[in-house]
Amino acid sequence: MPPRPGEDGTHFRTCPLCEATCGLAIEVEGGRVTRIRGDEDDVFSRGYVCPKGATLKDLHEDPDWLKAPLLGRGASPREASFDEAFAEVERRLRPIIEEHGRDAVAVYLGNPNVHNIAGGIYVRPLIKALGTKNVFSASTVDQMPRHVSSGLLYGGPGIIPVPDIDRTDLLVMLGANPLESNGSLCTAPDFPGRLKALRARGGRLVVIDPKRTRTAELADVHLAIRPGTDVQLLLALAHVLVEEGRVRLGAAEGHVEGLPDLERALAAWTPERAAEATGIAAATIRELAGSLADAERAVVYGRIGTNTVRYGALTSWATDIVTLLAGHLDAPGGLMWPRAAHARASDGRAGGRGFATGRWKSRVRGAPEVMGEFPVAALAEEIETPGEGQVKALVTIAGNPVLSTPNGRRLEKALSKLDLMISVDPYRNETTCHADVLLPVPTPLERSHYDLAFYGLAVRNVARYSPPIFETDRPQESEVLGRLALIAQGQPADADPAALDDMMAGGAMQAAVANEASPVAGRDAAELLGETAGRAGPERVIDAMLRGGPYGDRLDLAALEAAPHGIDLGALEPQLPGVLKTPSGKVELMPPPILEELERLETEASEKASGYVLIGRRHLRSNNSWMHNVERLVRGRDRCTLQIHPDDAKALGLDGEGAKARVRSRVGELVVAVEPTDALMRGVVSLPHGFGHDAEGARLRVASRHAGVNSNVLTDEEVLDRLSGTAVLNGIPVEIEAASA
Ligand SMILES: Nc1nc2c(c(=O)[nH]1)N[C@H]1C(S)=C(S)[C@@H](COP(=O)(O)OP(=O)(O)OC[C@H]3O[C@@H](n4cnc5c(=O)[nH]c(N)nc54)[C@H](O)[C@@H]3O)O[C@H]1N2
Ligand SMILES: Nc1nc2c(c(=O)[nH]1)N[C@H]1C(S)=C(S)[C@@H](COP(=O)(O)OP(=O)(O)OC[C@H]3O[C@@H](n4cnc5c(=O)[nH]c(N)nc54)[C@H](O)[C@@H]3O)O[C@H]1N2
Ligand code: SF4
Ligand SMILES: [Mo]
Repeated sequence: MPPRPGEDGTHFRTCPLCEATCGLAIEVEGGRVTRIRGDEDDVFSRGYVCPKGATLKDLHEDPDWLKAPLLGRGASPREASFDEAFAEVERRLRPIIEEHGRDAVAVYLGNPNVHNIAGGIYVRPLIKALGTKNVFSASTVDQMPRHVSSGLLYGGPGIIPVPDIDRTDLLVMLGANPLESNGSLCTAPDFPGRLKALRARGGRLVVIDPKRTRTAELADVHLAIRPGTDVQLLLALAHVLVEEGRVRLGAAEGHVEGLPDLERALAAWTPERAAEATGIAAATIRELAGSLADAERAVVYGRIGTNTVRYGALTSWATDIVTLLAGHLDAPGGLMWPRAAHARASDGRAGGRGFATGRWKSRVRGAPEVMGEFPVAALAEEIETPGEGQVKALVTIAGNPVLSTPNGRRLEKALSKLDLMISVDPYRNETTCHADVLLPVPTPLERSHYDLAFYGLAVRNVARYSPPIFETDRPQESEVLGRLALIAQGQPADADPAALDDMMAGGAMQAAVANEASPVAGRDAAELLGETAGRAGPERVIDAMLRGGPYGDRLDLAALEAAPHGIDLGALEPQLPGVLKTPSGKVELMPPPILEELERLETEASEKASGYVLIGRRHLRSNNSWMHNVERLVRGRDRCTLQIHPDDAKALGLDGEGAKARVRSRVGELVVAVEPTDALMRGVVSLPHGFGHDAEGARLRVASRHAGVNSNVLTDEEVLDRLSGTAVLNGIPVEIEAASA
């Protein structure tokens, strides 16, 4: 058995930093981490680790990782106890709700919420307790288009299929760079190794990206594409399948609706037309469509570069449509649905309520709600614009929207006008320096871990649980969120959050016994809860979910505790039709919002962009905005540079040593060092996001020495993917000139 929390020895745990969920072996001696390596016995990652995984020690020991709450904004906040901090929240939040109503309190949820248990379980009750419509998150600068397309096609925003990369013969990848990102909406530790294995078994990898990325270099074929035009490429691929009579539905046969309408809608989208928009030759498009149809096992996968664009949801829909028409939906090596151990066990019956957006609208620009959220691009205006329902207070949890959302400058100004800002975050950064109350959380080694988000997106069905490695006397994040929820409900600041735990665990168990397909169907919830006795907090909730889940007859939390390297639950299995929750019980190929969007594209597709466009990029040693305070990751050459094709650099007079460019968009401008590289196609420039660590009130000793510039000073809060409310972060029109010294 591995050591208990706080003991010396080798601890095993899942890395919480990115979606790859690698297993780590962490050696502790004398109460300190001495070594972190990949866990070779991990059932999923088999020893793989990236440079970030080893820095959990650095995060744990980072003197800037806050240990106590901070009260007050700007450069000199005051340290306080947690009790004091919660009392301050109570004192200041209540009057705002009383005077201005519940919508006056907005919430912003950042990315790490999907990487920790607290975010997965306790955020929802907190939002419910606040009772506000003003909910914003990083989803609308990220994957919301994928939720919308899944909602429309399959009936639920969470019914997201993943590419079965371990068994495919042909992987067509658009707008993703897993050699840097380690993969997203496709949890696959050692993504690079899996791509190499694909090629080693005779399979092919095609990468479609405006940049010849490291992933593209690994591919059989790299096709450079003009930013924002993937939708036309995908429509043309689907068009060819129809035109050449190569549509076959395979496993989806009998489970689709609207095929004639789809075929009709595709008629106009010829490869010749796509060639003009994308820059990829029509013959190449026809050939690619043929390969997808010929391959026994093939799949199309698109990510950030196809989501954070003008037609993000339509592009995401088209990605699945191509795979489906070529016969690869719900088939091994194609697009398949994972079955997470904690998910609701399925009774195999298709059909449900389906998915709708726009049940309510944002106050200022009238943006439709999507999954209960408004576009984060609309947050600043909700704070700035006076009137009934104006946002007066903001709670941020695990987010840094000043650096990660469009027109960060405007948002920054808006934050400084709030009556109250509360942040749950370990760092005082560009966003949280505006907080009146900053509530820190334990380090990644002081908490337990189970991937509530990513086992539902993984290329194999697996489950792993990690207990904390070190004990802490500071409250867990679940407790912090629980106490905030109780205050929002109107309970006193010192109310015991255990009541909320009971409610959550009870709710999970009730749901399990009420589900006919669950192994605990019909049993007594209270009695079952009794069996989890001894567990508290989120552990009890997870145990309840596991017992009611699809493997609940053989898998509970105790089983996971006894398996520190995880439990492999097998390859992905076909799930049609039970997975479908559309009203028809079919894959609804041509839902009205998609049809409308196609018509809109028809009128806009001929608009020709001229001038330069900006795209983003990621680096293996970076993680959005928040790991730049780790010395080991940021040392070396400057990574926050404007990449540009050497011929473009020359044409702009930016080819000299140490040249700097002034980059201007509709909303802002910045000056940045230039890095010529022929990896980029001409007319396209690239800047990473998550930099710009120069805020006065921040406490980021390392990051501030590698400040860089905030690329979201340039992204436009007015330009969104209409269906999902997602910001356009790739394909921003910019003007570039040499910056005089
Ligand atoms: N231009 C451009 N902008 C982008 C993108 C892009 O490609 N281009 N990508 C977008 C994407 S995909 C995303 S996901 C967003 C990310 O947007 P955000 O989530 O707003 O930003 P992060 O940089 O991930 O900030 C995470 C915050 O959580 C804190 N944190 C870390 N761990 C924990 C924890 O366990 N608990 C709590 N409470 N806090 C924690 C960190 O200190 C940091 O403040 O950025 C988006 N912005
Ligand atoms: N090291 C590291 N890993 C990370 C993160 C990180 O910041 N650093 N962030 C994590 C998060 S939150 C996420 S969401 C994932 C994202 O994971 P990925 O989706 O793999 O994200 P990127 O690496 O940004 O790759 C996006 C690619 O899209 C390309 N692109 C831009 N515009 C277009 C376009 O219009 N069409 C096409 N076809 N391509 C385009 C870019 O050149 C880039 O290569 O990564 C996660 N993992
Ligand atoms: S790939 Fe992701 S999960 Fe794996 S070690 Fe690196 S940061 Fe952690
Ligand atoms: Mo993301």
